[in-house]
Amino acid sequence: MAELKVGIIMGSQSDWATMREAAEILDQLGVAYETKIVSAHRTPDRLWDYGKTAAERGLKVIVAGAGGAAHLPGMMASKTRLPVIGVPVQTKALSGVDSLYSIVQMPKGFPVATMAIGAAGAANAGLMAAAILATSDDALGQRLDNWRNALSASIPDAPQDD
Ligand code: RP5
Repeated sequence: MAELKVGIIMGSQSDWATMREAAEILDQLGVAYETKIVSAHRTPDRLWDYGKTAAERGLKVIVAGAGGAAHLPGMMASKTRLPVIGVPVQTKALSGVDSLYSIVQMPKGFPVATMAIGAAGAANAGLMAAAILATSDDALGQRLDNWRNALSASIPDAPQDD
């Protein structure tokens, strides 16, 4: 079995519809990951335990998605030195701008690499995690290059009528 590399965490079951985009990218690239619901507000002890043990368990990158008062990525970044990639989940009330602002404005010292709001951000979080891992994994780097080339090749030269 492949060595566990990425932790995909989210504040709620309701975030999974978004965060599965990150998981699907990692599946495509052959990167081993785990998924877990970890809420900054509802399960703070779980957050603390996860952050405290993440590096020693062999994780290299954490992808953290949350919506609304989205404190999970920032709190996780305060608890582990692993790179934390934040995904602002789109919300009904404020369209995810609340999530984005909650995640992106970290104080100096505890950065969160913040992605776009919603599904595109989650997919990009998977790609960003893979890119970080690829700096020390040539085979993964090749798979990532292939993935990027395939996407480029799929873009038509000119628009067509529907
Ligand atoms: C946040 O509150 C979660 O990350 C989720 O995006 C949002 C709503 O959670 P639920 O009420 O759907 O469980 O903590």
